[in-house]
Amino acid sequence: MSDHATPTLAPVAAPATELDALIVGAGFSGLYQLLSLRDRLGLSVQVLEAGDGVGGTWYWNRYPGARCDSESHSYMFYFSEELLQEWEWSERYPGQAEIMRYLNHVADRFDLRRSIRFGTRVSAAHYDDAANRWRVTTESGQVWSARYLITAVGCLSTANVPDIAGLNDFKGDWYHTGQWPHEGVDFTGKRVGLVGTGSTGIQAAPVIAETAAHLTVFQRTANYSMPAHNAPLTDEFKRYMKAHTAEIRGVMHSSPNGHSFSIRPRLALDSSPEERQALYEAAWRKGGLEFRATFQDLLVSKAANDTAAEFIRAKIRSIVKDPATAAVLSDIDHPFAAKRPPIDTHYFETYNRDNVTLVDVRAAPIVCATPEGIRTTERDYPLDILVFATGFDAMTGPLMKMNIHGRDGLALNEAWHAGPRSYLGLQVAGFPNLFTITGPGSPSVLCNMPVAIEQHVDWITDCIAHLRENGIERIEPRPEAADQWVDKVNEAANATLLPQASHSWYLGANVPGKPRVFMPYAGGMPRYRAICNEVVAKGYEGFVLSR
Ligand code: NA7
Repeated sequence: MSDHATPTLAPVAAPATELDALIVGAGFSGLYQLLSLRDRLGLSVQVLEAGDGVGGTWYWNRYPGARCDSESHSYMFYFSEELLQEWEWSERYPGQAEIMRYLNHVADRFDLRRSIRFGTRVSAAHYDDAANRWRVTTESGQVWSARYLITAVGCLSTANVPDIAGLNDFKGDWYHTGQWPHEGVDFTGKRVGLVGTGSTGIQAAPVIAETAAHLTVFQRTANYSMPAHNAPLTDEFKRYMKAHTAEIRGVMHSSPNGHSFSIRPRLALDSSPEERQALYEAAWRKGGLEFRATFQDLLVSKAANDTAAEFIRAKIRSIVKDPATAAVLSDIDHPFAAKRPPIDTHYFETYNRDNVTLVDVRAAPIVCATPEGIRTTERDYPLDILVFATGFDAMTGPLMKMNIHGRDGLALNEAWHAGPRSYLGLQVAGFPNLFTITGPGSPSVLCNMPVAIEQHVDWITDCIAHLRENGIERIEPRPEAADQWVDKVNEAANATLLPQASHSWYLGANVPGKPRVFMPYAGGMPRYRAICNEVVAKGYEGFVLSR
């Protein structure tokens, strides 16, 4: 009988490989966690990775135009000065292929591959209270036993494919951007349908339009986007970056979102309309997420936010030549940056091409797929290829899929049936010695990811070192500490405009049936870091440490 069928029973004993720590995932977080536990603490560690290579999110997201929206000099590990000095990015924003080269370089440089088993997907993890060990099984039937189980599964790794009736009958090919074929997809001469206008759809549309015979974009929710102004890095900038690593790290660690620029200490409505316009224009010309840092109150004051929102809507109307298309693109129903704001390369300009059509599926929803294409309530759209840029079952999805059972067989899915409940986004009550890197309840997706990951990995590593030095066998949160933290996560979100994007994936609202709970901690990375440090200084306050 499979573990899926008997979720509350520990699996029948099978010979297991014994380890100190088992890490699931070989992206940024899994690689650094492996290095930290194996080479700094000297533990026996194994990484299990479903993909056939390192890279995590970037291993799977190979869709056309895939590129990071953090600037390259901030989207890298800062734990090793040597690594910082020897690596050189080529562009302002790193593309998917270059990030893969970087992570492969990291894996080789630190000899990490020998501790990673690729093509290995975890199918279940059970905590054995008597032995105080995690018993982890894989889809191919391997069994591992470890004192510590650390999930490094990323926040955006479970593809959300919409349940569209008739999709199986569609005669063309369809793809989800997060499971993109390694050999790529040739759009030449094809009629392509693209569903979704989040960061991914906005990156993919201009690239697909270049070769497709026709691209039809199905937009449900209009979105803000700022120009990335991606470009090759100058030699001067590369030299600057290498000479100022400590300074750049300092800025990233002091910024709420972990980026390499600071939020300007001024209020939007303190400037005159002319000054504001000039500041937004300058930020638009500079490009990137820094636009959001033009004023400090854009995410907390609706009146301030409206000024940025209206500036971007006006930009959309000025770029897109067809007024009807511009109206649909700029009819945005949520505050600016309440959903993760995309940055783009000629996204709005793409609608000026003769071979691109925008379809408003809020006004005329998709009814079904047919053998020939997509049918909305208004008409049929014949297509050869359908691309779903429809996002992810974010943050909780990858954890829930792993079939994790804590003390007394408690399933994580049950413990989180009303939404994730975690202490600091690091640990879950009832799941001793399980650590969740960038788990729900931590800043994670609201932060430049490598910054959030390094902080979590360092905290977990120091914690495990502390346990071992002091002969402590188990750590897990007190339920009341987790409850209080969930309240803090809600308070932090409610102090911002973030919850006002009622359909955002931050709230789980993009997945039918998923509880609507604001998942990431919105209080900012510096405050979060201070809280985590204080918890340690107070003897791991809120945790139960037992021998
Ligand atoms: P997102 O941001 O979740 O965007 C998904 C898009 O797909 C969004 O426009 C959705 O519209 C749309 N969508 C989802 N389901 C449907 C259905 N059934 N019909 C029509 N449209 C649909 O995912 P991304 O991959 O773009 O970005 C994820 C993160 O990756 C991003 O935030 C960065 O952090 C990097 P909706 O808004 O739900 O109406």
